[in-house]
Formats: sequence, C-alpha cells, structure tokens
Amino acid sequence: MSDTVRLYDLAGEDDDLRFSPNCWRTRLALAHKGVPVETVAWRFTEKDSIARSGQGKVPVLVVGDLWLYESWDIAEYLEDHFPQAPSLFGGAVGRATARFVNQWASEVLHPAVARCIIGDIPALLHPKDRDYFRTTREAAFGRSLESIAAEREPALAALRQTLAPLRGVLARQHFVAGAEPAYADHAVFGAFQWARVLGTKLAAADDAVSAWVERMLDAYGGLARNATCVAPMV
Ligand SMILES: N[C@@H](CCC(=O)N[C@@H](CS)C(=O)NCC(=O)O)C(=O)O
Repeated sequence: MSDTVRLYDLAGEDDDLRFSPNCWRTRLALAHKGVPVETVAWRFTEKDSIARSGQGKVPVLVVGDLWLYESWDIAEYLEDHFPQAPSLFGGAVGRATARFVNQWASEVLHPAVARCIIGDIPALLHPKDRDYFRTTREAAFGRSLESIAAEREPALAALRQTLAPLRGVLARQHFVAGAEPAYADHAVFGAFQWARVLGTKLAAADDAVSAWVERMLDAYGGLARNATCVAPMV
C-alpha cells in the first residue's frame, strides 16, 4: 500500500488529548494490521474538514481517494484489504460474533460509560466545541450535564454491573477474542480508553476487567498506554 493513510481523530483543547472510543477502535485495528497512519486532530465543530466523507462524525479514514467512516465499516475494510496481515476477526464466524460485541459496546457500554464521565468533558474540549457539545448531549440525554454528573457514583456502580458478562469471559481467557487481542477487544476497549484518557478508571483494581485493560494498554507496543491522559480522578 503506497497511499498515506490519514485518520481524523477527535481531540480536546490539547491536540494530543485523543479520547474518542470509536477512533480508538480504528487506531487499534490499524495497529493490529500494521498499517501506518497519520492522525489529524479534529474537533466536533470541524464538519467541513470531513465533509468529503458525506457525514459529520469520526473516525474518518482517508486512503487515497477513499473517505471511509463508521468504525465497524472501517474494520471490515481493513480486514478485506489487508488479508495477509493478522486477522481482525478470525474468519466469517468471528466476524459475525465481533459484530455483536461491537454493537453491544456501542449501544450498552458507551451510554453507561458516558453517564460516568460526561460531566468531565466540556472543560477539556476546545472552546469552540463547548456549546455544541453541551447542546447536542443535553438534547440526547434529555437533561443537563450537571444533573448527569451529580449521579456519577451510582452510574459507576451500574456500569460495573453491566460489565458482568465481560468480567465472566475475562476471568477465563486473556482477551475477548481468545488468547490474543483482535477486533472484539478493540470494540470494547475503546470505551475504557475513552474514560482513561479523560481521567477515570472504570473497573475496580481487583476486577478481571482491569487486568485485561492492562493487557490492552500493553498491546501493540503500548499504543494505548502511551496516549496523553488527563490526571486520574478515580
Ligand atoms: N457509529 C459511529 C459513531 C461515530 C461517533 O459517534 N463519533 C463521535 C466521536 S466518538 C463523533 O464524531 N461525534 C460528532 C458529533 O457528535 O457531532 C462509529 O462507530 O464510527
């Protein structure tokens, strides 16, 4: 592959604060495939710079003239276009199963994590993004960010219950995908990296989930561990 691969990656006020769970899925998938990538710090309100993708969310991956979006679709593209590199799915059955894991993470895990950390986000955003973030998120949740933040402790307790199936699996195997990490891990871990970059550890220290988080932080040469984070709060 000769084209430079470019990833539009959500950033905070600090260019290096890369906290999007969906962009982390893509960054890990690219590392898994051994595809070098140039990341571009992108803000919520910079819709124009990704307009060629035909929509307004990241990750957006640019490969030559191709503008790809949707983290799951990007993973399928990488799997199909880099067949010689280590597999993200391990075959058709693994692809179908990873699709379920990805959907669970997006529809169950992400909202549960958002309830734990959303109050911390505005202060870390680029000033030009702050009103947009508040307006769109308050509309989505139907309440103020402050009222969600006030329930952080019960939200964390609820999240830890939601993690029960993940915990059960990780007590028996090192990774969601088995002995080695693959896309099912990337799909779930993105949420943990989202919180970690913004200063929150979601799982208790003695939780099997935390041991897996540590393994994921070490994977791919410590890609996720080396990310810029704000000082931990939990
Ligand atoms: N289903 C999409 C979700 C993408 C998404 O929601 N991205 C967020 C960042 S994590 C975004 O760009 N939001 C822009 C906005 O809310 O305007 C995927 O998996 O890629």
